[in-house]
Formats: sequence, C-alpha cells, structure tokens
Amino acid sequence: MAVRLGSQSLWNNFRKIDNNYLHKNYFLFRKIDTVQKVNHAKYWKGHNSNYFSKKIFNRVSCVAGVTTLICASYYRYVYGDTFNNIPNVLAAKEKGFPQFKISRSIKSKHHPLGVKLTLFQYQTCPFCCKVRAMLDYRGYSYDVVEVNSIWRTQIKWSKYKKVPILVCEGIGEDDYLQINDSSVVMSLFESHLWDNSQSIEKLLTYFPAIESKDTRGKTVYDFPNKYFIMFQEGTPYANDKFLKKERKWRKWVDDRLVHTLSPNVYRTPSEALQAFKYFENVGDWGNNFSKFECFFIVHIGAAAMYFVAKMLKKKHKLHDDVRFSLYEACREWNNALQKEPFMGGNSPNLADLSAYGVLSSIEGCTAFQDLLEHTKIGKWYYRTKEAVINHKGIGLQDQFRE
Ligand SMILES: N[C@@H](CCC(=O)N[C@@H](CS)C(=O)NCC(=O)O)C(=O)O
Repeated sequence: MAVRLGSQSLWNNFRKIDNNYLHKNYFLFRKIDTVQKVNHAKYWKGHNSNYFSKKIFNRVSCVAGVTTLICASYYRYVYGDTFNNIPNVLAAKEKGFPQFKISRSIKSKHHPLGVKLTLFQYQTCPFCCKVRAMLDYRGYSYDVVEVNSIWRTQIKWSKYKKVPILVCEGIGEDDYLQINDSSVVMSLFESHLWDNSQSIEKLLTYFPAIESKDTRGKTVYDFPNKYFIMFQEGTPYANDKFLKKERKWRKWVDDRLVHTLSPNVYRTPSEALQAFKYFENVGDWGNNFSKFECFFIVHIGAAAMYFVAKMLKKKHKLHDDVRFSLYEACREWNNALQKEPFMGGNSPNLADLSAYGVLSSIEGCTAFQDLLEHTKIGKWYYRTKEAVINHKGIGLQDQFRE
C-alpha cells in the first residue's frame, strides 16, 4: 500500500534534519495495515459474576450496540469532520487554542518548561497513563482535560482522533503546538530535558507523522521516530547499549504488554460493567460529563468492550486463560531487569515509565491483584510508583552535566 508523508512541509523539515539526529534504521515508506487499537477504560474490580445473567446481558448488549451505531452515525452526519489539519504540527484552523473545561491541574514548582501544557486524555487509558507517569516523574505542571470516550467532543478540534494529545500553549506559529502519540510526547520531552538548546518546536519536526490508510480505508498515523531520544553529540546521555535496550522495552510495552490488558479487564460482562463503574469513579465523570453521558458510556462502553476484548484476545493470540498471558508478559519484564532496581539501572528510564504507566491503568482491578499474587512484579512496580509520585526525576539530568 502506498504511503505518503503527512505534509510537504514536514518532508522539507525532515530533509533538513542534521544527520546526527537520524538513526540508520529510519525508513520513510512502509506498508501499514493498522487495525485500530482498543479505546476506553481498562478497569474492573472483582464482582459477583451472577450480577447479570450472561444471556440477558448479551441481548441487551446487542440492542445497545445497534442503538449506539445509529446514534454515532447520526452524530457524525450532523457534525462531520470539519477540520483539516496536519498531525503533530498544528491542530485547529483558527488562531489560538480552543478552551475546554479543565478536569484538574497538576502544579509543580519545578516545571521545566516556560509553556502551559494541557493533556487531553482518558484517565484510565494506558497510553495516557504512560504520559502522566513521565510528566509526574519529571515534575511538569499540566492541566488535564478528560475526554468523553464515546462522543469525544473535547478533541473535535483535532484531526488526530486518539488520546493522549498534549498541547503546549504559548509557542508555535498559532500560539500552540499539538503533540500526538504517547511515545512521541515522552521522547520529545526527554530530548528537551537533555538538550534544551533545541526548542520544543524544533524537536517536534524530528518526529514526523506518516499518514496512511488501514485495510478498512481509515486514515491512520505512524511516527517512526517515536522511540528515539534526539540529542546532539556531546550531550551526556547514556551509551548506545543503554539506548538500544530502552527503545526495545518501550516498544515491547506498546506491542506486547498493553495488548494483554483489555482481555483481562473485560473478561466477563460483569467485570466489564464493574470496570466502567470504576472508570467513572477515577475519571471523575460525575463532574466532567452529564448524567446521561455517564450512564451511556458506562453501560454501552461495558457492553462494547466485552465483545471487543474477545476479538482482541484472538487478534493478539492470547492464551485461553487470558490471565496467563498477562503473567507471562510481566515475568518476561521481571527477568529482563536482571536484579537491577529499574530497566534504566539505578533510576527509571522511559521503558520503566512506560511499563509502569500501562500497568497503573489497571491498578484498581482484580486483574492487577491477581498479577501481584502470581508474579514478582510488585517490587519493581511500587519502586517505580514511589519514584513517579515523589517526582524523583526532577533535575536528574543535571547531575550528569556537572
Ligand atoms: N499509539 C498511540 C495509541 C493511542 C490510542 O490508541 N489511544 C486510544 C485510547 S486508549 C484511542 O484514543 N483510541 C481511539 C481510536 O482509536 O479511535 C499512543 O501511544 O498514544
């Protein structure tokens, strides 16, 4: 399938990049047959499995599913996709960034940037949890806008339709920059911390988006540089072996670990329903969405995700007992630590923050409790959590500079 770059200007920018920034393995044209990943929450709590009889639940789910499809089609027909923009450069047509209700603000005295950050997210999306883990570890201040996972009203302004989206206000041609994809956000901010001689705007041009159509004709984006930290020669970052290992395990988190979550979290109808109730709670939906929206997302979302989880189990070739696949992945991670406190050695690197972030998305669930009981991942997990919530990454890079 032919693939083209998101825009000519991206191409030009990319051509201008200093060779130091390019990795030998970088490739611009590739075949992409992307099937969309799962969305919504990945939470559930232990629950009496007789809560609904499976049969009734399945019937209700079918009716609800059809209703959702009709509503969604009508909504699309009425509102359509009116924006036409370039991923990872700018978002809306109008100058200035559209304002949304802030769900919460995280304030840090050590915010390492002179710009305001707004994270568009689902509280329990594993990719959003990854980004928050990095922002918290490094002590950034940021606002959170909770996105309604069915209507996605809060990201209507963006052509890129996934979360997380991080917006940096006060920079860029239109006074804000949109950064898409959790791994791009993490690599870009890490690059900036280590080498702030390059502006965020400039660094963003090193993470070009490639636009293509998936097998269903839907536009999808890929960011081939997303696992690369960009710095100039002489920057005191780690050696090649460290960087290679970090990239390998970051990719492993996205390609393997994350795919074990949904089938575990939405394993049965009652678990799926409980998961969404939990999600409603931790996402503070009551304060962010209307009562109707909450009811709709919880019930329709649970029904939909129960079926989606079955498809995902097949697609990612998980074991019949999906718990087994989750344990297996976490044991693999634990073995790779080789008795070091973190994958990054004495302190967490982006691989640790990614794996921690993804797992933290199911922390309140029975699947997570089972995981702690059946594997030894707990020690590393809580060590990383402690580093994240205490912002242990603040100023860490300065020690290397002295
Ligand atoms: N590669 C992306 C994946 C993000 C993603 O799949 N997010 C889901 C939520 S968990 C989403 O927004 N899905 C909406 C959709 O696929 O349309 C990243 O790392 O940020």
